[in-house]
Amino acid sequence: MTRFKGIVFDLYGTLYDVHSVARRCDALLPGRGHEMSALWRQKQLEYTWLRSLMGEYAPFEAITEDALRYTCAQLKLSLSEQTLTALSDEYLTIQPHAEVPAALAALQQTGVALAILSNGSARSIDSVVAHSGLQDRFAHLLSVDEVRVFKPHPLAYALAETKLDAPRGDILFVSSNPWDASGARRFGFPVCWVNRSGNAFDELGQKPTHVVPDLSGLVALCC
Ligand code: 2OP
Repeated sequence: MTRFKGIVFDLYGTLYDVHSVARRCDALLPGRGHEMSALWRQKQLEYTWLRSLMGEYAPFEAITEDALRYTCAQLKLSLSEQTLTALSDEYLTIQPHAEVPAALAALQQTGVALAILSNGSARSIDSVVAHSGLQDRFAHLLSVDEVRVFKPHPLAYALAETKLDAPRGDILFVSSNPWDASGARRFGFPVCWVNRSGNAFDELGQKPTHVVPDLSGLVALCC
């Protein structure tokens, strides 16, 4: 029995492994797939933040393609538009981290409402979750499409508070991304940082409420 009324998860990197696209990248750039997918992911994130700072919004799929275009230019790779789209579409079928399905089942058993709040578009979230067969685990799949500004803007986190209809102090926010965990903590959610790789936490004036190595650690915390 958990004290929380809801648990809200970040999607990319937290529940699903973004670097599973590295295998496809490796086919295009043998031996450098990880470098390519890491640069692609970094630019994808930067472009969401920069668009928000510029007072603009573009759907996550478009941002993912733009970030891939930059990555190819930077790595001097020439890709057809068709290959670019096919590679970007890999983000629609990324796989969950290994422990995630069992952890979500255990958390759901406690009766707590589970949700995803992602910078991904509604279409991307639906596709990724359906592809992994985990759609029945979630009471809400929330995209920042609804507020047209990306996390870590407070309006994005407010969407989860509104939809879960519970005070922010009763909603646990779970992310493996330190910038996201910081934004959620600043908003007022208790935050569990999933530190899968033993990384340092960002210096943004916030600290996570809990730290776990993966979602099994979250189950131990909540069940
Ligand atoms: C998210 O799912 C981009 O990981 C980030 O919102």
